[in-house]
Amino acid sequence: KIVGLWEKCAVNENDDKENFQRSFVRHVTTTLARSVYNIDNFSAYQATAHTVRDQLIKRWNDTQQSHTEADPKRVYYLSLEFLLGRSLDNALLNLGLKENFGEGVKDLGFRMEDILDEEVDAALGNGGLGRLAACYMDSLASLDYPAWGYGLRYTYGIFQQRLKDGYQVEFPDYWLNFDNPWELPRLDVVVDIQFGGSVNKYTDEDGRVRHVWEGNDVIKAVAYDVPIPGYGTKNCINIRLWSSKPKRQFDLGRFNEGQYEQAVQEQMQAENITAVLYPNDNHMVGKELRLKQQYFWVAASLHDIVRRFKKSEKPWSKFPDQVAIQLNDTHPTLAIVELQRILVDLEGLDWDEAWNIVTRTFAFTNHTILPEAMEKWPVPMVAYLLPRHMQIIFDVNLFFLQNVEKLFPDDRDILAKLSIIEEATPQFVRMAHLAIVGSHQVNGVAELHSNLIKTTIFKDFVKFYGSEKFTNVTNGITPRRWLHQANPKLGDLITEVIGSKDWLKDLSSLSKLEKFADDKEFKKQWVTVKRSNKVRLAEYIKTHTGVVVNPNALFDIQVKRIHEYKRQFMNILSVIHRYNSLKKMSSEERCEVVKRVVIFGGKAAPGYYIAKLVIKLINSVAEVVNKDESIEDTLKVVFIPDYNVSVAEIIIPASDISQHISTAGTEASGTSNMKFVLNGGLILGTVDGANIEIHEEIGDDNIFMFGNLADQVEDLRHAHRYRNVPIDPALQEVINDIESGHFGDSRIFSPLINTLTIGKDYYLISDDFGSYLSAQNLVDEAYKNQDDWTRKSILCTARMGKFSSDRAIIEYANRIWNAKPCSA
Ligand code: 26Q
Repeated sequence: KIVGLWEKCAVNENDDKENFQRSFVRHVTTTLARSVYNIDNFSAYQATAHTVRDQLIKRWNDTQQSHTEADPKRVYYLSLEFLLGRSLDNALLNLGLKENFGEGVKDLGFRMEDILDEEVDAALGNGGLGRLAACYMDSLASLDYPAWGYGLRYTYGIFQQRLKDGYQVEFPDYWLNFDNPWELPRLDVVVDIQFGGSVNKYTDEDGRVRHVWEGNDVIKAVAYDVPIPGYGTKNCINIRLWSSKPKRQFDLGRFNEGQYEQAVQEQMQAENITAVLYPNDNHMVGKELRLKQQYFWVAASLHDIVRRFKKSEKPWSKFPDQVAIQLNDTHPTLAIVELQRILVDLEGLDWDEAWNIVTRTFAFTNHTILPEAMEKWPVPMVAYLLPRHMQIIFDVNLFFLQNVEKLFPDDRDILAKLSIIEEATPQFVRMAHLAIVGSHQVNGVAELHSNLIKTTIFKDFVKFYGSEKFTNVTNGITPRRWLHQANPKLGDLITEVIGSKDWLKDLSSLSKLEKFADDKEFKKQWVTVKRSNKVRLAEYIKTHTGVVVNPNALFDIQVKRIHEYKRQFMNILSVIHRYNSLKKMSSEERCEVVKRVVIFGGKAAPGYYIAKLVIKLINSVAEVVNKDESIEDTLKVVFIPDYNVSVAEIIIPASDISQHISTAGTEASGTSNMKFVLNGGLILGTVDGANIEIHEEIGDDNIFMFGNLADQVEDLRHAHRYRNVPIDPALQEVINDIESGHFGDSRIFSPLINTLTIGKDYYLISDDFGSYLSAQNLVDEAYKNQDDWTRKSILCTARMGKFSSDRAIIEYANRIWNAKPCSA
């Protein structure tokens, strides 16, 4: 009887227009405590978001309950970054509510676009790695995998970027300023996390030596759950983010003695742990607080995972059949050590039995081969913060190296190369080595990158383990956010012409577009959509930079983190070259050239001096070029401030060409390249990362590739170091131009210019400059034939099926996790 009543009360669907409006008004008056006659767009956003949140919670509950009953093998994705961006539009589309709710708010006097625009991004990530985690959660949910994400709930996300005098300045991203409707605080899910202290040994009743770690500092981890709805399914999975809280609010003893500041100090230190996201992309910083973040997160997550496993009362030997844990780069590597500690110290398993369980549970994804990004931590720091973990790492290393020695009896060299410990002063723990030794599979993120890790940074591991331990899973992106949501007009056009929305669940059905690549009427519609996306971006640029750009010009875009290896410097140098050529032309000649708007965007790590100078140079060039009337509007240069996920959603659909021009072998994959091509933009790129596989899919005619290949890079660098390689003449002219003061005080830029000379041009800008300029000319020529360009654009989209994150997730599930879908 009670259950019946319960179910009757539970029926409260908000998915038609009237129900939505009732819920909207109820949230305005009760949740927000506002008068219906006095609400602004932000309140309308909150009321809409709370209505959607109600639906998400129901789905979330049903999903969790069905998983508890079926108890399938769970997949856990451990990532220090989840770059989710905005949630409202995504949830409306995935839940299929957008139309009804759109009409619902319209009746009430609002425009859905305005409401959506009120949301602040959840920017808990730096760039590629964090956004990949977000796309993977969307696919895991949409494909009904019983998966969880685990991360940290940073109080401050990636900093906000503003420009002052052309320089980047950083502002804190206090994104929780208003309430966050997309999280469910689980104040009852709390884990105590310890740090420091010492390890005591004792002998148990079976005569075995046991270890007890007594920390001297305890901090609470509190769970906040972020529901992730799938598309076209009732399934809704969870990202659990941990927030640090003090074990006790303040020291009463101190308080009573009148030492008020000291009394709250402990609390402040505890809250520091999850206060900020480290803003370094592809660069290791060895700060103690970062290591504390990593352990805090990993310990809380494993506690949760183990607790869930124990509920099913299966023997420990079944753990790897019930649990797959994916390590998103080396950041969560301590999870390996923590699980070994739980099994041996707390659960009393034998070392070997425990280690067998551990290695069958974990798999590790590598995202970079850049030496400066490789994580290593000083042994004294690890030993001080995590004394028992340091002992376990030494033991893991000892047993591992004993096995290496058995296979290579007289080879001391290989022991030093494979060791988890780098024998320097002080010693360091090499996290990638620990991650490889503690995992059953290691993967790279694109074919080239996965081959490179086998032949460069991890080649000695291949000698020991064989190459089967190393595999490739090429990255993917979710078509739900990156086409359906970001480019609704193109999405609708595609749905209309292929006659179904299947592409949203099976991206390979975009191939049905191929046969329309020569259809006149369809091409006209395709061009209209692109043009309206360019107009939208032009308006955004006008509002946020004041620069007026012509939507008929070729939009040439490079948006990504600013990094020397990504070579935004090379791009702006080529812009100067173009500017100089335009100035030399007669006005008749200038009439013939393809007009270009060169658009940049991206954040530099706050401590990355050279990257920040690149931003300054771009803005200095923009200032000169944009006000030079002698070139009319044949060239404009724009730096869009504060590039983030929601800005990407406006920029990406508007590109004609996007640039992915890293030195060959340095960009592990890249994922924005996929987003641009999916939206019918062509690529100007190097033979690097996923560009290579995109090229394979879309064909020679639809991409502009240039530059030296990865296997030439070492020889070229060697030549710069030990021979006098002359600088490319066109490049030299550009350098001279900067040094003449044409773009402001040239002394500002000398550290940047020096990277090409004193710095031996480590990223090979001079070596690639000639072929880069030629490729740029080919782009201009191709753009002159608008009809053929449109054909290329359509074929690009049509051939992108492979790059759906659904494909990537299915590969992980089948080849690495051995996990099956489980629908609610
Ligand atoms: C490490 C230690 C201490 C502090 C920070 C870090 C840190 C943080 C972020 C190291 C690396 C990152 C981010 C790396 C990243 O985003 N890599 C990118 O991953 C994408 C997804 O696989 C690839 O497409 C890109 O090629 C790769 O650069």
